[in-house]
Amino acid sequence: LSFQMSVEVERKFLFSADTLIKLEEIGAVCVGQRQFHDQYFDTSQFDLTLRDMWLRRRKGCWELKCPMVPASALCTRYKEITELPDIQLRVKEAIRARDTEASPSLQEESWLSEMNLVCFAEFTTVRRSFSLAEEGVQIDLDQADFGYHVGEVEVVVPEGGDVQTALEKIERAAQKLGLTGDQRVEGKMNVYLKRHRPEHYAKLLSEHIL
Ligand code: V4E
Repeated sequence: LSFQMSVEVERKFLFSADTLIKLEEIGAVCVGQRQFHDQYFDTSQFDLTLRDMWLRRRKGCWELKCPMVPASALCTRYKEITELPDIQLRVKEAIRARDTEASPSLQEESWLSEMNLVCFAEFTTVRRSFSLAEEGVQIDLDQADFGYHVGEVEVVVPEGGDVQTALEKIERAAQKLGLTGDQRVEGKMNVYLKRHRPEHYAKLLSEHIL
């Protein structure tokens, strides 16, 4: 297996109409608007999310986000795995403690039911993306269909790459955007679970995952 991995360092922020003006002022270029539907999967015992692992299907592509030591108080750091065989291996590892049968064929969607994975969250996001002159910095403004919007400043680092430089880039971008607050901002999933899966939310909160 060849493992395709990158590390996503990101800082979320609350945005308003002013943010668009600010973005224009600092020379951010809108690189597009797109819409996507996300479906997140876990076992009914929350084996993945209790390990802070997030399995998602977006536009037919699978992705597994695995936690790394947080980059800083305000920035999260997740490994992004996009190769299905690698995803299946890691999910299997994570839920091995449970009664999963080894199966010879992990084809199509059968692997989901074989690993007892069910969809626990799904929503559609409209995302406007901006790039900064500063290399590799992307700013996303997300509007989720359940009535929550959130921005993120993101730098993707190849595995083994320079996280410190990524953090500095994010910090500079945050300053330019005038993000002063040092509070952590809730992501879409926090808000979704709080509203639609209160039991799941409470469990993750009590285990300090969210
Ligand atoms: C990692 C994670 C979750 C999965 C969703 O990740 P996120 O980057 O928030 O979503 P999105 O749509 O921006 O994905 P992208 O398009 O960038 O790939 S849900 C919760 N987490 C963990 C987490 C956390 N505990 N706290 C904060 C502030 N963010 C993420």
